[in-house]
Amino acid sequence: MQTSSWQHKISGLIISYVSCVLLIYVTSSAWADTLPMPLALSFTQPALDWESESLPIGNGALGANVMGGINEDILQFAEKTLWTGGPQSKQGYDFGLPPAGSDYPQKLKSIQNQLSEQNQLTPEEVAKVLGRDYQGYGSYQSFASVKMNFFHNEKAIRNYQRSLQLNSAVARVTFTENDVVYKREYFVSYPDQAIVTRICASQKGKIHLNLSMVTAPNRSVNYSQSDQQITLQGVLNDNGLQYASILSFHHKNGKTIQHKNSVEIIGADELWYTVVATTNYRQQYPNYRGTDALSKAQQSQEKLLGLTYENLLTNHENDYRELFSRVTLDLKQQATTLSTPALLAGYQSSNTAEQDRALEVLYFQYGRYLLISSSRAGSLPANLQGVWNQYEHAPWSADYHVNINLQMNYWLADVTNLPETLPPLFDFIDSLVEPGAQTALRLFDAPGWTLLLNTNIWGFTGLIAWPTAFWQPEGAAWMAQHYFEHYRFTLDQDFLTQRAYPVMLGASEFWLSTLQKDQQGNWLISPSYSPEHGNFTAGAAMSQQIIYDLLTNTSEAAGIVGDAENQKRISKVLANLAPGLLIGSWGQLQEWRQDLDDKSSEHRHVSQLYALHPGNQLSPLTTPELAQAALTTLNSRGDGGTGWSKAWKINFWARLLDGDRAHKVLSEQLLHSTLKNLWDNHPPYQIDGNFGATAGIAEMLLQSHLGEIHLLPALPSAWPNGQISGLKARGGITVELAWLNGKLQHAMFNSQHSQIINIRCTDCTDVSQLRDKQGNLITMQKRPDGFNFIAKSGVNYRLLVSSEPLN
Ligand code: FUC
Repeated sequence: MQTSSWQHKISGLIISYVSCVLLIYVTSSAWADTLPMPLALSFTQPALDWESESLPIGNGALGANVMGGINEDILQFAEKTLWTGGPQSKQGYDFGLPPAGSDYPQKLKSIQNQLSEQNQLTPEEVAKVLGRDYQGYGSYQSFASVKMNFFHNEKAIRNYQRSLQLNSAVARVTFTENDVVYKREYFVSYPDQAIVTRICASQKGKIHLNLSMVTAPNRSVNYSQSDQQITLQGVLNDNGLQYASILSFHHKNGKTIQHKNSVEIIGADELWYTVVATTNYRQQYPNYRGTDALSKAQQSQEKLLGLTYENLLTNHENDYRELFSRVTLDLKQQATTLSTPALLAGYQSSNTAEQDRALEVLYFQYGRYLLISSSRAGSLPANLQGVWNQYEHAPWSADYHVNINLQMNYWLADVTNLPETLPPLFDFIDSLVEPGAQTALRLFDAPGWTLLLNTNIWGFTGLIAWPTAFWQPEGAAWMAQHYFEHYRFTLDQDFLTQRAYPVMLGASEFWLSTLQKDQQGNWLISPSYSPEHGNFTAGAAMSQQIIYDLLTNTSEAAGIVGDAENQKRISKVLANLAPGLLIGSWGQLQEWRQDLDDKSSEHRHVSQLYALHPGNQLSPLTTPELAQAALTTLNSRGDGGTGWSKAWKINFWARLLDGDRAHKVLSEQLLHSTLKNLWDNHPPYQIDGNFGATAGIAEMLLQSHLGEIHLLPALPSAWPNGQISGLKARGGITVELAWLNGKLQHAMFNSQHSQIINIRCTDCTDVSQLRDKQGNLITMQKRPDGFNFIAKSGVNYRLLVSSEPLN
């Protein structure tokens, strides 16, 4: 059987599709038992609602949503670079910045002075002075929809199934009409940069449909069609950005009839098509325009010539599986015949424990699936909706918010072994350095670069006027953390020297000249605003913690790259920088420098815990009193919040080493912030919560942020037995773990670099043995709650815990 075939286990039946021929046969239970648990989302109905029921497929640049209507199947898609707004916008556009030489730095000074006299200012008071109306910000756009109108007798339809296989990133719709089985397959190929769909039937000559493409009204449309192609092109009314899409179709037997704006295909055995879609966007400040969209689309289309459907599917599956299959998670879940909405609805009520585990495993892997599908080299990073969007005015423009959201999108990338999803993030941030330098100069009269709350694909690094959220100059510093973390995971010296360090140093330069000294000689951030909560003050916890993290990392990086001068400069400032870690009157970790915390606040942002996660300055293992304060804060905020807020709390509790509480918050997220298609619900749909929860689950099983690898740091009692393989620890170390009755059973380590590896594991100190592949015993040096050993690069080391005999 080919790898491209589909195997799906339904009540002891295996339905296999090889090419377009459909076979249904009963298997022996022995064979059925050896099949892996299908990692799939499934529905028994077409989607009625795009947001909660469609199945998302994508390749980073292109994202499409499978609705699977029986007679009207609309495949709506989006392409990351199709945005309104920007420098050519009819609304006008200035990157959110006042002109060079304006009096903005003086206004800023006046707010700083007021804060040192009055301690607090309301967001409204500050926004009146420092906020700024902006135009031409734009929004991510829907690109177009492929419409497939069929001629089925809906009353005769049986066995409808719509599924998304996470192991292959292929969506399928199948149903029977009378005695004919129909099947549609959909995927988006990264290697061939195209959306691909195939429609087939179990009997010849049964395919009959009208095929067309439609797009939104906010653009000019030039539509043309032939016996093989439909081409759609035009420009957005707002900014003249060109778009072009070519749908190219192939049918076996049957004939075509050309109608106005649609092609009818009659009596075919099979139909398949590809869609390419491009714009003339270029990620280059300040104009953001490149090659003509139509010629780009034609070039993409020409690359597909000569490829069969099977070629496309094989290329796609080979590319995708290589990434996805690196991590396996087994929580002793049970294969289930329940549809995904039923599995979700039964969570912690009618489901068995094994079904609940099946949902959790699916949700974990779905985060990885969504990241691979929405972030690959050559395009923009995953935005608030990943890559999927059906709107002309998307919520928050489906942009890049940097007071938590963009960061959360990438927390899982290294730890769940998907570094190939990171280039779009780094390319994007690199492209913000130049406009961000204008922001530093025009707003702060400072060197270096920064950005504020939110950014778009047009280098917007400036201001908006919304008091509740406009001031976040720590944006660049927080993004710089991702560069250094990627270095920590890989120890890639070239990446550090060439990409990470310049970005980190530029972000640090900005702060070295912007920090304010208080009367006690502490360096503070002023004005400072704890995301979307409370008043403006000087030195809010999160601001201080982020800058502390930035300067600590940059100083370490300077040491590695041999920049002694800057290392000295930075260390000097660090010595007097308030770290933002204060314990308040009710034992809480203070959100502000003054003890202002309201015990009854359940605000979704718990920004003062940045030092706990994603930072590493606070931990039960290194700073137990501060960790206790963080726990008090987290308890007072409760386990609710928007989707991303819950996802962050999973990470917080994991870092506090409380697996049961982390699991409880994961349950809250599944119960109250998850749509039927398992998309995270802010509300509305927002993808950060998916990514944050997957990262949180990884954090429950493996941590490596304190210079040691902590095995099963926050294992919940709901997961007594299990296994995970392929996670990455910092240092370029791949880890596999298996546990039984809540205790580590075995572990495997493979390091990309020869180095000493420190292991923390409470169960493994006395009786464990460490062996290499040849069975040689490796010396384990005891350390508190663990051991260390010298690893040679590329060698598998197997740790056996317990006195069970080695095999
Ligand atoms: C931040 C959050 C909101 C929302 C928005 C996109 O401002 O506070 O909840 O997620 O980003």
